[in-house]
Amino acid sequence: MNFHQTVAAAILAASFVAGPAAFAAPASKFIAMVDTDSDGTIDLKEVQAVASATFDKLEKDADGTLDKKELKGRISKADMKDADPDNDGTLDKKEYLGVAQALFTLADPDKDGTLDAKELKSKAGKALVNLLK
Ligand SMILES: [Ca+2]
Ligand SMILES: [Ca+2]
Ligand SMILES: [Ca+2]
Repeated sequence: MNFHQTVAAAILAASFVAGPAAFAAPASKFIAMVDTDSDGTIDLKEVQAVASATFDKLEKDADGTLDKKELKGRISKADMKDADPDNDGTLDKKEYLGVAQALFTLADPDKDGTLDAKELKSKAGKALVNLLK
């Protein structure tokens, strides 16, 4: 086996092993969905675009807010309390995007402005995935 064949075989083996496992992981699936510039990480702009689309998708009765029924458990009680100071149980688009931004910031402790798969597995990262799914 020459050098190129060895490299090709190694790449094939690696992709065979990493492929299905990576696809099954929610963080990787989330990155694939959100990462519109395909650089392997998600930045705040990408998160905001998805959050905006998700809000519109969930906002079925078109009253301008998401209520508990429309949110379907996408947000934790604690996060809802922070995002909904008047405690009426609804989030308008600005509040929903605000939650996404707050979770993004929490999930990015190295403050490089992007979330990688590891950061998405943190508590805030998981909450963000849950919010935008
Ligand atoms: Ca990206
Ligand atoms: Ca609504
Ligand atoms: Ca980061």
